[in-house]
Formats: sequence, C-alpha cells, structure tokens
Amino acid sequence: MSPAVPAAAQPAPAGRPAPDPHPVPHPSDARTILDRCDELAAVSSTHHGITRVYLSPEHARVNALAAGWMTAAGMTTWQDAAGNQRGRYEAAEPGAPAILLGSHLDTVPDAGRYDGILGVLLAIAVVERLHRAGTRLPVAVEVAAFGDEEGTRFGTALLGSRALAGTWDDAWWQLVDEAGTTLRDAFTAFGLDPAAVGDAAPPRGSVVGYLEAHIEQGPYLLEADRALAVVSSIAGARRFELTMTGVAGHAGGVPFHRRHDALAGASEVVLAVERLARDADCVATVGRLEAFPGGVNVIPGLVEFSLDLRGEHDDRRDEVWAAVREAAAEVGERRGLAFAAHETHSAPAVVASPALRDVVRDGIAATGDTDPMVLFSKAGHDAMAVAELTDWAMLFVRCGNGGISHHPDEIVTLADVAVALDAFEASVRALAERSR
Ligand code: HGY
Ligand code: MN
Ligand code: MN
Repeated sequence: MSPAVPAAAQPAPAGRPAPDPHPVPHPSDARTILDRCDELAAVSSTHHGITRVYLSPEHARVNALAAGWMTAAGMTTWQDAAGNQRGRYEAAEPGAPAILLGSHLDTVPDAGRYDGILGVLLAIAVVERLHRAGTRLPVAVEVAAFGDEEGTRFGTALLGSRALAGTWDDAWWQLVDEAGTTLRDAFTAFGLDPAAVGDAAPPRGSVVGYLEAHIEQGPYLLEADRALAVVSSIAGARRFELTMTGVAGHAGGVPFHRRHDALAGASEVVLAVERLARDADCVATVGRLEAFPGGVNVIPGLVEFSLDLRGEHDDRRDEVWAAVREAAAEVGERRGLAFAAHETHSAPAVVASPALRDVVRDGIAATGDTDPMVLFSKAGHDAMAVAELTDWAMLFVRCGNGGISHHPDEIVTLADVAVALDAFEASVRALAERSR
C-alpha cells in the first residue's frame, strides 16, 4: 500500500486550492479521536460492554461530551428538536449554506466503540483543524451527531437523521420500547417537545451536501490491504417482527403427529430466510427469537422472531420477502401453524451523488491512494435518511479483526484514523471550493 502522505504535504494538483502553506497537523489528532472513542465507550446503560440507546440518560451524556468537543473546535452548538447534537463552524460569510458532516452516537446492544462514533469524531476533528489554522471556508461546516441510527430502542431506525431530513412520520409516536414507553413519552422525558420535532430540519437550500465517514463493518478493505474506500451505494433495508403460532403442550404426552410446534416451524422459516436471501444475492438475518411459554418440558406454542432483510436493489429484496412469506405459509399449512408479520422499518437503497463521490475520492487521493477502492455498503447509515434532504457521499475506514462490527472486538488502527482524517479534511475543503 502506498505510504499515506498527509494532504498538506502534497503539492496542490492543478485546479485545486493549495493546502495551507504551514499546516499544523497535530500528530495527536488521530490519538485524540481514539481517546474520545474510549471516553464515549464508557457511557453505557450496561456495566459490561457498550449499549447506548436513543433518548436515554447515556444519550444525554454523550451529547454533552460531543458538545464540549464541538465548542472547543470553534463551533456554536445546540441539541436539535429530535435530540441530535449539532454544531456549526461559521463560514467566511456568516449565514452561508453549510456542508453537513455526521454520523451517530447510539449503538446496538453490546456494541463496538467505533460504529458511528468514529464518523462523528472525524467530523469534529476536521473542524478542529480548520479552527486551529484560523481557516474560514466559503461555506459553513455543520456536524450532526445523530441520536438514533440503529433503532435499538424503538425498532424503527434512522429516527434522528430522518428528523433532520424532514421526513418524520407521526405514526412513530406510538412506537414503544421494551418497557412499554412510547416514543412520544420518551421525547418529553428527554426534555423535547414532540410537536416541535420538525424544527430539527434545516431550512431548504441551506445544506450543500452531506459527507459521512464510517467504519466499513466488513472485511473487504482489510483483504485488499487498503485503509480507505469511497461508498457507491447503500443497501435498502426492511425489518419485520414475525410470529409463528401453534399449540403449547406436554413435551412427553403429545405424539409428534399431533404436535403444532411453533419453534420447529419457525426454525424451518429461519433456514428458508438464509437460503432464499443467499440465492438472490441479498442478506437476511434473524437476530432475535423467543419461544413461549419457554418451559423445557413444554412444546412451544408461540415464537416471536425478527427479520432484517437487505439488498442492493429494492425490487430483488422485495422478491425475497415475498418468497419468505410463501415458504412460511407452506410451513404453517403443513404443521398447522399460523404465521404473521409486522413491518417495523423500511429504508430504500440509495446511490451516492457522483459529484460528492468524486470529492471523497479526491480526498482519498490527496493522501496518496491515487486509485481509491469503491465499496457497496450492505450496512445501513444515516446517509440513507439524509439522502432525502441533500446529495451525499461516504468515506469508509478499514476495520481490523476480520472486519468484525456490531461486536466488542470492532477495531481500527491509529494510522488508518490518521489517514482517514486527512482524507476527510481534504474532501471537506474540496467540497467547499466546489460550493463557492
Ligand atoms: O444495521 C445496520 O446496518 C446499521 O449498523 N444500523
Ligand atoms: Mn451499526
Ligand atoms: Mn453505523
């Protein structure tokens, strides 16, 4: 891999602004980012591991930490009407449109410490560099630390970024968490006014584009021995809560031919999900499954399970869903079970805007990787929601440990964070120049 050379040390390619003649790239910028990842990782609702959900006390604490770092980077800060932590680094001309940078601070259960977090901190670090150099760009730079990308608490994902994009759906107010708290009640308990959620969206035309840096959450950069990639598109995702209903009974007394075993039936559906998705080049996961009543000597009469289904193309993904429903109906028919499904989340596949992809590609090239890798993201990101508001592009950063993510073993290297920061800074500067 070509050695990463800081953007500032590169001669300015023709047509692009010369980088600051006396850059002050703090060798510790990447170290500071990783130290902040560790600081945020300590904010969890669990004693072991990292779990941080939307509108929780932990969410409030990481917003406060991010606000402090944003302020130190010369930004004005506010918590928006949906609980996202926002910051703005003013342009040379106050009130100018802004480049929006962002990612999320919430996590899955027992998460890694870089998913979303690294993107927020890289964004703040880019602004810190501008502030330190006394640079004012022709556009402002705003950072959004989104409060709910994962959907861990209420099942529906991208709530924070959808509020910012202006695509909030009032039907979501009735969503409930495991404790039975509605999203509406959680809003008010967090100090937010549900009626004002629309205020999270910036005025139309005030955002020139959205750039998000994020860990790859896969093995491809690692296998290619590359640190960075530009994202081509993001898979469209649908999530469901499924039930298989049979008849509970005595584990000894009921002969097989008389059983309506909900768990045996659900198990056949789980395997059909895997087969049908794989055959269609989609991805599908049953992440949660619970059998009731749950006695070791009781035939399960009810199974509740989840389905996360994604595809590069929405129509192909939807065909898989139709085939899963068909397979489940056949299992139900044969075993005397009832299958039901309730959709909890849907987000269409989105394609990065060519112009912003070029900006990210140029940013990577400015670090010495002159032929940046391009990756399709099967992981979902806030960019899927922000795509409703403005053009977007993403920068991927290599994951170590085989690319593992949504797992405590998620890891990145100091060197990759350093080169990602240089690339992200160069991308922001290039987009600012294009936005003149
Ligand atoms: O599920 C995803 O792909 C993302 O991490 N929310
Ligand atoms: Mn995630
Ligand atoms: Mn993420």
